[in-house]
Amino acid sequence: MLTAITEAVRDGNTYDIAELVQSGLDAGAKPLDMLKAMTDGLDQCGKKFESGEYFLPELLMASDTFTNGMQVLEPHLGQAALGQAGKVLLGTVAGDVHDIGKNLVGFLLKSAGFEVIDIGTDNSTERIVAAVKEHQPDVLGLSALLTTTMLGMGDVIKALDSAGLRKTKVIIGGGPVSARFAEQIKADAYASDAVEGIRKIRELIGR
Ligand code: B12
Repeated sequence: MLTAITEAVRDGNTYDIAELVQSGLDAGAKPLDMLKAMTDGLDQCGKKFESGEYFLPELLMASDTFTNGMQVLEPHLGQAALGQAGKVLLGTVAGDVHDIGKNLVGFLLKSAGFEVIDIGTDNSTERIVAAVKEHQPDVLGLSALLTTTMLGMGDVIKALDSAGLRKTKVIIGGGPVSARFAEQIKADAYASDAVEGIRKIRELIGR
């Protein structure tokens, strides 16, 4: 059944995914295992895209399928008391519309009791700084999936510095970024995946 879920996401089967996830839940499969199965599907789709077997429409279908599956799965990922763990603002940087990884981080943070403010994708530096000023989050989580857009993360950190807003800690994530890059742009932390992200965010907040 987990394999069927992985294949449905990989092949962009938007119609059957909700039913597959629901029957997995009914059969007693663990929600986190099903989340992993769906993420594996995206990974496999990405590999096929890289090797030239799949093209952009297949990527879009896979991402829609993931989102449809998440609608069924999310309520089952567990919910701790909202906001108790801290406040996190999430956003993808300018020029970048990838949001699946960021959304996954958001889902897990909410399940772990964080208040999450998600400002979506393709955010200009000015918009991110304004949101930090408005919401005063404990942590700002920035996402970028393109080697071109990741450079915008450094701009955001410089702008936060100039605006005196570095009480908010900054964590970065996304395919092309690394711990070394985080150090270069003076981010407070880097995480390679959502689970590590939650752990690092907890460390940053120190609760
Ligand atoms: C799905 C996808 C798309 C979808 C995005 C849909 C959506 N709503 O997100 C669509 C079709 C729109 C798309 C478009 C493009 N894409 Co694309 N896409 C992908 C793909 C296949 C999967 C990305 C994904 O969702 N992965 C699954 C998630 C769960 O993983 P993740 O994002 O890495 O996130 C995890 C971690 O990185 C981390 N994380 C991520 N963000 C954050 C943030 C914080 C705070 C923390 C703590 C952690 C964290 O935690 C997450 C969960 O564990 C990747 C290939 C790949 N294997 O990554 C290419 C890929 C990213 N895309 C690529 C490209 C080139 C493009 C396009 C330029 C293609 C084109 N020619 O038009 C456009 C650009 C559009 C734009 N302006 O942004 C390249 C990037 C190359 C590069 N290094 O720059 C990749 C790597 C494919 C490839 N090998 O060529 N894409």
